[in-house]
Amino acid sequence: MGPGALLLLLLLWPLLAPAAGRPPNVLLLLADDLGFGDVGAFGHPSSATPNLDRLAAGGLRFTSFYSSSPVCSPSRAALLTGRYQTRSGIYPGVLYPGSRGGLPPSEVTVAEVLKAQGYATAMVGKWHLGVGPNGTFLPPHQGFDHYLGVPYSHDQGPCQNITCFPPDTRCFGRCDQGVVLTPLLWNLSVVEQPVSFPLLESRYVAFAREFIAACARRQQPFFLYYASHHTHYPQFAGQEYTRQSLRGPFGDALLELDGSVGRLLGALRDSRVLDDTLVFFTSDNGPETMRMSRGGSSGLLKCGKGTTYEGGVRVPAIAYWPARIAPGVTHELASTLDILPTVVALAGVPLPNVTLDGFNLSPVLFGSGKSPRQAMFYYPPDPNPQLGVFAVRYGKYKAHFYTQGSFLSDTTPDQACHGLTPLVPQEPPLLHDLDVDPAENYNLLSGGEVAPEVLAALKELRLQKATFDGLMTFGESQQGRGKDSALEPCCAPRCQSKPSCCHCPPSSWLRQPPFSPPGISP
Ligand code: CSN
Ligand code: MG
Repeated sequence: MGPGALLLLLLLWPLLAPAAGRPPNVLLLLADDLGFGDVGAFGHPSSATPNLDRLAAGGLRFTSFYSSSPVCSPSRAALLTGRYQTRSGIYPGVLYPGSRGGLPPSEVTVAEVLKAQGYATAMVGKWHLGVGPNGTFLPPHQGFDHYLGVPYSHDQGPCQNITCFPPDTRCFGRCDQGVVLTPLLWNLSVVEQPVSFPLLESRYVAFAREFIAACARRQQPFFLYYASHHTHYPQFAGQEYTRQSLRGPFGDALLELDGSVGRLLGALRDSRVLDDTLVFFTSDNGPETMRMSRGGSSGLLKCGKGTTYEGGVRVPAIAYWPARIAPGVTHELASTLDILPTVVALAGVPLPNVTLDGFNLSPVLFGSGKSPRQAMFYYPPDPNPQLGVFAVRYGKYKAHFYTQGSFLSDTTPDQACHGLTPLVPQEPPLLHDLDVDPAENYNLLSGGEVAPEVLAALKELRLQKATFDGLMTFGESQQGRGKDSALEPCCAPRCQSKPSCCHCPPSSWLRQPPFSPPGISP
């Protein structure tokens, strides 16, 4: 190689070898039950999301981004492993406080891959991939150096007695009874039970900011998975955010989540690592419309949580990395399943030696080409090998082979979404062109002449389903292992009268800001 070529190579090096320099930090932000239509930048007329809107304006906004499941635990399993929940056994439905099962330790998470490469790793917030005996399924056993959070949904405990701000108001609606009060965990230990909802998000932010600052000081690359409870039912918010939005308690919860995004971005800026950090924001599944106006919105999409209509799984997503990602909007197909392969590639690490369902989205992020993802497969909350996937999207076409409503998608005017709407095999499938009909209103096969292009698409979608279902291997259902109340997290180790004696004040370091536990910034 001559000196000219060498110089050219040196000049082009940052473009040619994205992973060759410093491996980037990754801040993965996950909202809970936030619908496609809930964010200002995605068209909501009365949400206040200034920080997310800034992220969208300065980053890449996805319009066809999918979670792997219309409910939480399966979706999160897929996000962290790059594999459909059927493989890891996180089905049917979601895990309980006392579930015997959880994300199997044999599954390789993105945190584990990055940790092995020298990353510092932390998780904050809702885990929902199991607790298990002695916390065997908790984040510290899945590649996270640090964990602060509630290990499942905050309605999976008697939350109606936990007051919001101001202290005389109650959180809306009912929660699960007969289980332990909602615990806050630090690594494997309960540090407060019940958790203080009004303080929760600000504690998360403080913990996350401390982690970011500590990693920056050490010049260690980091992976931070920030999984807020917002905007899951029942909504809550800290003092600063309560009654500050136009959109009621849901809007306040969303505003607090948005404020957290702003404060985390601020921490990246203050620590001077913004240029070295990929920020990715998305949601675990569609909105829980059974909560009426407290449940979120899928915007123009059909139905919401629990269904395999677009509203169940198409979620808001933004990739933000001003140094590397040009601002814009992409209609390319992408999924939470693609996070692991993408991040692992950016870090310059080989993929784990397991069957993956995700793709490296680098061409989409960096504007160098099309998405490697051509298809999306839609499983219901309770997948089974006999029926296989309920729907398939291939390019702009989507076929529903089975449809079913969900109680989680009750209360909107569309009956097809509701829980009493039974499972219906669709033969021929319902076929939609999602580019011209994202709301899935118009079946291309419902009478009249069918264009040859549409028939070809149908044939392809049938082939995609048969191939995908044929190759899928279902792992042992973790839900099938049942539950045991003795496994519910409890702050009192010798508690005899569970759940009532699982009631403890916050640990000393939680009593005042900055809520920073010993050990996070060594
Ligand atoms: S989820 O919400 O965990 O965010 O999916 O909190 O499907 O029966 C879903 N469910 C409790 C929930 C129960 C939840 C269910
Ligand atoms: Mg959820």
